[in-house]
Amino acid sequence: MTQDAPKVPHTTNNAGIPVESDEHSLTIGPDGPVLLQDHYLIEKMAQFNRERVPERVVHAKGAGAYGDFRVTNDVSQFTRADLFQPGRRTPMLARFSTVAGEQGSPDTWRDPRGFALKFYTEHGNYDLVGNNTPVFFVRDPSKFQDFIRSQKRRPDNGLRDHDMQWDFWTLSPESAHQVTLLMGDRGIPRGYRHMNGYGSHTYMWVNEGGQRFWVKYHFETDQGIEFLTQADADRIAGEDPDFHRRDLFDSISGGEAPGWTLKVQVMPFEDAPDYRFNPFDLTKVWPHADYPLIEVGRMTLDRNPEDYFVHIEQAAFEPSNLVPGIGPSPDKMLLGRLFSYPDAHRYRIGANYTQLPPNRPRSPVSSYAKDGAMRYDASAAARPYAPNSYGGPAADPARSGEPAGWAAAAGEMVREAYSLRAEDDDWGQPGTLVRQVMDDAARDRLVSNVAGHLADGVSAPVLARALQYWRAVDKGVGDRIAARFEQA
Ligand code: HDE
Repeated sequence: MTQDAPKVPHTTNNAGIPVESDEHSLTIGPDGPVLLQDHYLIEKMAQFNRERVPERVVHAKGAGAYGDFRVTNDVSQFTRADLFQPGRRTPMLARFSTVAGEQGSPDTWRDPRGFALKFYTEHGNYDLVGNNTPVFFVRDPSKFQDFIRSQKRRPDNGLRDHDMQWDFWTLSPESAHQVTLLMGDRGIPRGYRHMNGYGSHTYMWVNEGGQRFWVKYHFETDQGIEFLTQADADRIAGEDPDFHRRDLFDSISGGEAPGWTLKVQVMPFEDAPDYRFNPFDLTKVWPHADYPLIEVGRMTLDRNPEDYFVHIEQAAFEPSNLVPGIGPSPDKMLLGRLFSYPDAHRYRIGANYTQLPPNRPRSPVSSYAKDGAMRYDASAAARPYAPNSYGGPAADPARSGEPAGWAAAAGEMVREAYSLRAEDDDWGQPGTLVRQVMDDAARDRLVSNVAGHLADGVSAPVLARALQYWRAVDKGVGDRIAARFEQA
């Protein structure tokens, strides 16, 4: 090594033992056979073969950063949750993602974006795992797996298939609201900094007095909503598949910490039974005229992860992380998710995933969990069972804040759709979105996006159903899409 070479640490193996060479295997003479006793060579090859954990089965491609959440308005009348108390500042982690693409897929594919948040509160981790759209494609968890499979790759040729996508969507009319958002400008944000985030589901808030409220979360981007046209998105997908990941990382490195303002809609607990449509139906939004937005606070992301795999690939978000003052709602999709996420983490990362840096609570953990692969936090109680007379942890209902539920529906066990209310239909809200929220230019882009997508591989019978589907959303838009095919 020349004299003025910079001083660098010496290479060791994984056991911290200094190694002889970074480049040469151990052989008999320079030209002889490689020796089995070269355990450092074996370590390097074996470690390399085991670098991957299974990618997320959905939301595989993403990016994330650390930051904090600061309360800017007193909402303690609605919730006792520690992170929403006046003056509170709570560290947090966010991960944004696409849904259907694999880890190497382009950031700028048309897709909803995941908007997953983990708040390290004084009373444990609170996770809010939402999307950049306030609704979803289906309203029953039983259909989620099928929906995702229709958006991914066919078993026979391993290719994605627009025919499959539209076959599912046109046979599931409840998808119309989300599909209209997906095929519109929200389907390809210019970057993760330029999109809103939503809790999507209805959640429960509980105040100090035990009063319950229903809430919906809106994280409004302080950077302004910006989108990419299909043409720009296609170009960028080829030039820089990591366009969104790079933008988030570089903006934070460059000192431009992105922020979002959290607002909530609050519905009095008693309003739900008589509301004109099912307020727990994930394919619906609550009109702001009915329940206006109330500001809560501001989330800022100002710290990039030191190591992407450790902090983002192994990040484990779960809707079941509900802290005192926050609870679930009768939304069937949310109730299904409460099981699925921890199950996915135990499979993908391992039994002790909550001990890893991004998932580790900042508040004390005194659970009775012990052992299991890769456990290193010796937090197990000395007597690992309850009840015990040796000072082991004991549950304290006053602290747990597990909310009272809701009037349990009476009746027999059934497998049926939600009971219908006056305005429970699948076409009203997407029609309002098209006619009242979109302007002419946005409607033009919607027509082009849908016609372009349908023109790529969709079979005649599915295309016929899709044209009916769009006419049901809005006759004018449906006719304009159909005209693209009648002209052809
Ligand atoms: Fe997910 N979802 N999901 N999802 N989801 C996962 O958990 C699931 C749904 C969302 O950045 C998985 O760790 C079910 C709605 C995000 O790490 C999995 C149902 C919304 C992320 C899973 C839904 C989401 C996931 C895959 C229907 C928006 C990425 C890997 C009942 C409100 C989080 C994993 C991150 C990830 C299950 C529907 C958002 C398989 C069963 C609705 C942002 O557990």
